[in-house]
Amino acid sequence: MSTLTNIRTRPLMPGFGAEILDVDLARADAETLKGVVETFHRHGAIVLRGQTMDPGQLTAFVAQFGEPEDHTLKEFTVPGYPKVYRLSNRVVDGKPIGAHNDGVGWHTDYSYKPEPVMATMLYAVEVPPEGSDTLLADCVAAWNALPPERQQALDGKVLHHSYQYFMATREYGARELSDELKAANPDVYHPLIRTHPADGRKALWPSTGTVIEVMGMPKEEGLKLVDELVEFATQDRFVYRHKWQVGDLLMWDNRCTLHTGTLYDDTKYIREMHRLWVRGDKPY
Ligand SMILES: O=C(O)CCC(=O)C(=O)O
Ligand SMILES: [Fe+2]
Repeated sequence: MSTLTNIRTRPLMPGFGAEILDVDLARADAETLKGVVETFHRHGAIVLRGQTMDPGQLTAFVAQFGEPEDHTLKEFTVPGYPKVYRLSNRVVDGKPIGAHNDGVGWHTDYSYKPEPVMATMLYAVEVPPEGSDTLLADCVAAWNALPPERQQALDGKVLHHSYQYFMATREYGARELSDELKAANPDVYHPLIRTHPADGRKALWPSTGTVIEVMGMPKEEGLKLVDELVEFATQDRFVYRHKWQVGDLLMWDNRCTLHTGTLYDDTKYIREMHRLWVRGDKPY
C-alpha cells in the first residue's frame, strides 16, 4: 500500500501499475482527480474498480489527462458522444454496436498515426464471466532487462507502420479501406526505443499488426526481429493480466506499454466496453 499523493494505491505488478483505492470518480473533487492523473503518469497504468460512469462522465474524466482523441471508425462511437468508442459483440436491430475483438494481438494504440494516443481508457459496462482479460506489458522493464550490448544495437532503429496494411491483414475485422480512410491514414515512422517525456525512461516499443518493416533491414529479417522483441517484452514476468468486473476502469500509458485483448465465448456472452483515448505527441 502506498500514499504517494493524496490517494491510496497498491501496485498491479512489482514496479508497474497502480490500483487506486477508495475513489469514486463520479464524485471525486479536483484534488483527488489531480492525484489520479499524477499516479497514472508515474506508474504506466491505473485501475479503479466499482465505478459508475456514463459516457458524459467518462468524457469529462479523460479530459483531465489531456485532449480526448477522436476514433478512426466513427460508426462504433456512442451516439452523441464522439469520444466514446464501443468494443462489443452486441448486435442491435441487426447491426453491431461496437468493434468486436478489436485489440487481440500485442500492440500499442494508434501506432499508425504521426502522434499516437498517449493513453487508452477502458470502462467495463458488461463483461463475460470468463475470458476477455486485457493484458498489459511493461515495456520499460523489458528494455531494462536487455543486456547493454543488445540495447546499443537496437537503439536508433526506426519502424515503418501502416494502417492500410494492418486493416488488410489483421485476423479479426480485416477490411478494405475507403479512399477517405486511406487518405486520412498515410504510413508513418516511429522509433523502436521510445523515451518517456515525463522522466526520460526508455521503453522497448515494437508493435504487431501495423509494422511492415524495420528501416535499413531486409523486410523478412526486420519483421522477425520485431516478432522476437514483442515476444521478449510480453513474457509473463513483464505482464499484468486484468480480469474484468463491471464498473472497472483500466487506463494505460501507450508510450511505455504494449497490450492485447483476449478472446471469449461470444456465442454465450456479451461484452461491452467503453474506450476513450487521450491525444499524444510525436514519439522520440
Ligand atoms: O478489448 C480489449 O481488451 C483490448 C482492446 C484494445 O486493444 C483497445 O481498445 O485498444
Ligand atoms: Fe488497443
